[in-house]
Amino acid sequence: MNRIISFEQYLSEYKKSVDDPEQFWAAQAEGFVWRKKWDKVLEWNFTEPNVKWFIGGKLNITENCLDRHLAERGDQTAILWEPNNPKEEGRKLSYKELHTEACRFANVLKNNGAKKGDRICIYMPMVPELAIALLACARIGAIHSVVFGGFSFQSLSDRIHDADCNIVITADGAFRGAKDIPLKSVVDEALQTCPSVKKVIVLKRTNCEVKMQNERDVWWSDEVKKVSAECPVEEMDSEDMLFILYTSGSTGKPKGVVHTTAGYMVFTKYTFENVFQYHLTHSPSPIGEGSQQPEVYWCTADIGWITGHSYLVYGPLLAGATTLMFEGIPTYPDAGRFWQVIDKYKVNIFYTAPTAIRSLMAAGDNFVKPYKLDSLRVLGTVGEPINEEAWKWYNETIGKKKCPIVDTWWQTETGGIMISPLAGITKTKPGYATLPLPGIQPALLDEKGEELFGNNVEGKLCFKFPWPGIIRTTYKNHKRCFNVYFSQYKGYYFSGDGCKRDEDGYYRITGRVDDVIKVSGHLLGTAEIENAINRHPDIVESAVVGFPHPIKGWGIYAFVIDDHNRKDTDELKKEIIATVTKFMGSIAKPDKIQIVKGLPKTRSGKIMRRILKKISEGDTSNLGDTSTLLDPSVVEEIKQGALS
Ligand code: 7RM
Repeated sequence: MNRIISFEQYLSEYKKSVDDPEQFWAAQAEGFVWRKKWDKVLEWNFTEPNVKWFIGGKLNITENCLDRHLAERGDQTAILWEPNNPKEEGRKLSYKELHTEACRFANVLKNNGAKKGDRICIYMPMVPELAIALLACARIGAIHSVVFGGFSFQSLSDRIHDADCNIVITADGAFRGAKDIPLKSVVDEALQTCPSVKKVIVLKRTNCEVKMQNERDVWWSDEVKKVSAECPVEEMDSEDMLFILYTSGSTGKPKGVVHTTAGYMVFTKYTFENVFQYHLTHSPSPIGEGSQQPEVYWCTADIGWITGHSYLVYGPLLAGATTLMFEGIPTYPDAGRFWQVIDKYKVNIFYTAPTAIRSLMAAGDNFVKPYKLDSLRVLGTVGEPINEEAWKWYNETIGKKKCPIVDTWWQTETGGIMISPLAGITKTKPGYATLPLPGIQPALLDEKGEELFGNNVEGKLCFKFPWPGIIRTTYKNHKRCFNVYFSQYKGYYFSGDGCKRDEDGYYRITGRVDDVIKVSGHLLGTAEIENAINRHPDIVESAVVGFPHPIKGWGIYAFVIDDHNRKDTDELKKEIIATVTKFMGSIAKPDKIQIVKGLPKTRSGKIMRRILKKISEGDTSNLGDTSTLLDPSVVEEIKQGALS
């Protein structure tokens, strides 16, 4: 392990990584199992783009997540699992057991026709079998595409279509708080338009009633009985695809972000160990001097998002860590659940989202008081900017001022953490992601695309040199990858975020500068939500913008045009919410709906969201230049409607 242990060492590693990136990353790539070492560390340009890491290397990531640990830590817990219902018993899987289950399920996949290079869609609750499914795919060289269980059938079917999946792995249902979500019936509805899918493997979780389609649908529990637990790894090329993960963009169609094997592996392990300062043994130990127990690490993200891929499954397993997986939600059965689970498992490192912190803070300290929280050593946040008040509450009420907070900035496209403190090493400032990790070269660009040098500057956050976890392409559409990330600023990767570099050279993210919004930490495209709203038969057109929301970070404000002039507006609004829930999922439900007669459009027909955004924020005094609008009078009408 090459863990940085002091700020001086961070500075010197950073310098080395910029002076000679290839040598730096080659050093981080030692210590993994390579079936064949790489011939060349890096080949790249940002003009196509074309980025390749560890060229010519042969490996399998699961050999590095599982097999590599068996001799030394086979009996150590790999996955701890806490169910939704606190009365149900938790589960534990040692590295040996996880290896066995992943191998067995890999054989199930093969038995059901899966081959290297196939795309397999995973739509599951947060149970250990979800992690097993990812690892089983990777073991046989199939490309997993996980779709978050909160998405509904249209979003699911779009993603299955785009990746041309031949297998779907799902469960009968999912427990989330007081709700049971019927996953299998959502899959059934999605598959009506997905002829590529030949097999559906169904795990029993909620025991709800499901319809099994002959030939196509099989039970997980039946299939595992038919196969052995021996499954040699498929030898993969460094640049073979590991997974696709869909992320929302400015158009209605989500992008299939592609990550490949070796670079992603090296990057997630390096960033996991360094940012969280994960220790395989406690020393000094919060649970007794010299304990040989590895630290317990808990990332609350769902595996359906990149945070779950990189820092619940791959990063921790590559590091040989004990990773806790939680099926439920922060507020069930009450707003003390996270704190109860931390005490129950003596969690040392806790990684969650600002939106969760804000909602638990709002619930009140009485939910925290019953718990000791004395096992905690490091706290982390991810997904959105954290406001100072929430940061302080996290620091004082949860961390008791003893736990460094790592505010980690990164994206689905970056594969892993890019800008973040190293726990206990980098001096933190509330609201700041602080400094780039070694190997990461940020650049702030102004409107004209000129790089802003020095401190006390603000611009668009870009990167000028590749890192091993960088997006390789958007699935089956390389042009889109170029257009979205590499065309705006020639020679740079553009993140879509605004950012400040303060007088100390510290980075502070100011938020998105495009048409996607982070709602409760989930990235949603406004166009995708509009498409769902427009499925309502009475709605001819809609425009969605984000407005600041005290808990969610951003809320969804929808301006809709009702073709039928319905008088029962409350009923109509309810129906719109139901439509969005049905087609896209409840994560995309509008918080506010305003029925309007027209939308502010330019003469070329483009909706001027800038104006709608101001109105949604309640700031109608200065809407800027509206003279280029096709019909400036609609603005007055919308303003009046927003106030009423
Ligand atoms: C990991 C993840 C990416 C977007 C990104 C930002 C925002 C993420 C932070 C943050 C401020 C942070 N991937 N973001 N982390 N903003 N501070 N620490 O969330 O692809 O879903 O979203 O999230 O806008 O571009 S993501």
